[in-house]
Amino acid sequence: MQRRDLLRTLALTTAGLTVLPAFAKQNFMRDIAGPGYTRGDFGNDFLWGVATAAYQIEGAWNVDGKGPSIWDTFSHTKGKIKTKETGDMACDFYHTYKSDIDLIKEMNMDVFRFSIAWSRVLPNGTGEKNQKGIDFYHNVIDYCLQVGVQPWITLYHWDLPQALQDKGGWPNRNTYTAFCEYANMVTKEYGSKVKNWMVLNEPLAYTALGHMIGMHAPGKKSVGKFLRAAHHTALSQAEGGRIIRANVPDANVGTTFSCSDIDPLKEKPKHQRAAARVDALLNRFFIEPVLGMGYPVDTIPGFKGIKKHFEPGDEEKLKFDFDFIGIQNYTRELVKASIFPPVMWAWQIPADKKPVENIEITDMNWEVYPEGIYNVLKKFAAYPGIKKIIVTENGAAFTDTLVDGRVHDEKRTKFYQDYLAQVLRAKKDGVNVTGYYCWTLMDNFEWAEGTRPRFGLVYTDFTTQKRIIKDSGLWFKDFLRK
Ligand code: IFM
Repeated sequence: MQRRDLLRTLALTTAGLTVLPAFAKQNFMRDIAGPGYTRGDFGNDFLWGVATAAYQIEGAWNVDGKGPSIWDTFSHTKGKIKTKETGDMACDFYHTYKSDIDLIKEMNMDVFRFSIAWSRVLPNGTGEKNQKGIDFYHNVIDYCLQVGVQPWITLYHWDLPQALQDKGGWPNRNTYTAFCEYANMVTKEYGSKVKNWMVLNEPLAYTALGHMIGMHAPGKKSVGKFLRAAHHTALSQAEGGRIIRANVPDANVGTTFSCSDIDPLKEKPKHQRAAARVDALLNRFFIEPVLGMGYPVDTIPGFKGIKKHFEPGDEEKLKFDFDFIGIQNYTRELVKASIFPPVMWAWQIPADKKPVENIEITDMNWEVYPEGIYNVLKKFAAYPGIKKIIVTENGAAFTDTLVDGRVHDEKRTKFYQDYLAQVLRAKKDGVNVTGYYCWTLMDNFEWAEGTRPRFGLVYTDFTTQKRIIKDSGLWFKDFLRK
């Protein structure tokens, strides 16, 4: 997913790249030689897991009564997916879930984080239920419990039922009402078995990339639609939390945020102000309303129009006291002041154009910057009202080659070791971080990028659906051995 490409892409629609002044910030984490820590250093209660999303792994897009989602429509639309693929098959997890969950167990992970495909259980988004879809998630949950892996459910990971999109999608306030119906239904259905729930996955990503940039489903390009989608999403975020708490006995209620460490290109006021605007959008936009601070529109006055979409009582409805928040971090942004894009007036420098010595870049063109996860953990922990943080996603896409049945993915292993060192540093510095979930279990359908970027601990052969645990997965298996 390319949320950090957001401003960059906005700018590309209106202008070419500007010339970058010299900048040479050393990435001093490059030299970590090995982990230098053990599982025990994180504490006995610290949870280790893998995260996934329904559309990226399930396939079976039209099987057993599932309704279409906006991602089915989007991936079937010419020109939307770089590799011309769809998620029709993805990892075929709908049929392979048992052997895939076995792999999680084999890697000694405690947790399987997955999402429910809303249109699999409610094909039209509201109303009539699809029993076969409901049974599928019962089977997944039951199998997790049987083998001793904790199921952690995300209610919404970007795949809105197409039937709701046909009525306006997230920019229509009725989608918030429909989300509450869906959340109510699934928490009642699975709440006796599953205690750990997350409302949304990365609200900024799907509202901005899907409604302002057009790179993700539903492919809209409008600031107005983004603001409406964002407000209805933020309402759903808090109300979803209340619904889980009401329906699930002893629930552990959370939601997740994409977040980036952000530096100005130079310590000059204009670049610092540009970095502050990017920070307000990428990091603050969805957490601050939950905490009763409102949207950070004083920092980005161009988004003040969001207030037009408030109904009486919304200020209160945006708030909720989550038991934990999920932090999802992959890279850091280097920002310079720019006349494009309008509203933000800030340019996120692509990793391959960053004036950083010895920069390491992933297949998503994201800078490897382990210290960034320390900085975002500290930043989010500093908000009053944050009780507990879990790293609900972190990982890297690197090109993998299969040699004699093995995948020697040293770069990914090193990535995890270096990022984990920073998570541990944050923990030792007092951040209440209680878990770490890798993105992701197995190579899957990486949205508009198709299956090219491989993020998995497990290699997926997309022709045969064969799986092979990569060296990074074997490293976790060994590291996590009790
Ligand atoms: O694949 C995505 C996931 O769906 C959301 N977080 C970022 C990942 C990598 O781009």
